[in-house]
Amino acid sequence: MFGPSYPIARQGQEQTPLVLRNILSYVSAMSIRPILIHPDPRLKKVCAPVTDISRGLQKLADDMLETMYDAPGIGLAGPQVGKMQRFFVMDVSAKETEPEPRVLINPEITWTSEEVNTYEEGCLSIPGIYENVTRPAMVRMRFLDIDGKQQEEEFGGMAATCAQHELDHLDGKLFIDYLSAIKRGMITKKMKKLKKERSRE
Ligand code: GNR
Ligand code: NI
Repeated sequence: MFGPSYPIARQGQEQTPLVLRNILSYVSAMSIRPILIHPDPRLKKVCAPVTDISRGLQKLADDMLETMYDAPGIGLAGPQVGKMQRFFVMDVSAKETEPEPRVLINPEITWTSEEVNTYEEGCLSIPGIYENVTRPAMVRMRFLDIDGKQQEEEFGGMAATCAQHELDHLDGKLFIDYLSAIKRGMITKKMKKLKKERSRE
């Protein structure tokens, strides 16, 4: 009604009182973007690095956070909303706690653990499908934050899985690419049917 109840992705915004934040987000309203559904050629492309962290990109990142929270999901990558650039948003904070919205730009893995973890993954571009995927249990990522500042951070647990899932999106890779060709084929067929049904509505 009056904008988001979680902090939006700009520096210093967490200091802004809630009332003012609501007024600000009303002036520059955020919006929910349509999420591309597999199969879509845009979800298979390698994205280009971000060269300019413009106000437009910050606005889009806010929209993507709103879209992600609305879905709901814990991550969303540029190509999922048709923006073919190397950035993603995520928030893996627990439901009961304060939201922790993140924007990672031009992310690169600088280290992965030998130890692996298997999580049942889902994807907002492949709705209703959940399958086990095994990935490194921990990763270090170097990236630019929304203010263009270089950061390096270690992710573990759900954050490690999510960050790797999102980085894969930037390279045109989906979690179903880790499954057998037979399983992937069945899922793709299901998604084609879903898209056809949705387009008839
Ligand atoms: O919301 C999401 N949940 C999720 C669960 C397990 C592993 C990865 C994810 S990411 C997904 C949102 C999404 O599609 N991001 O690209
Ligand atoms: Ni995904």
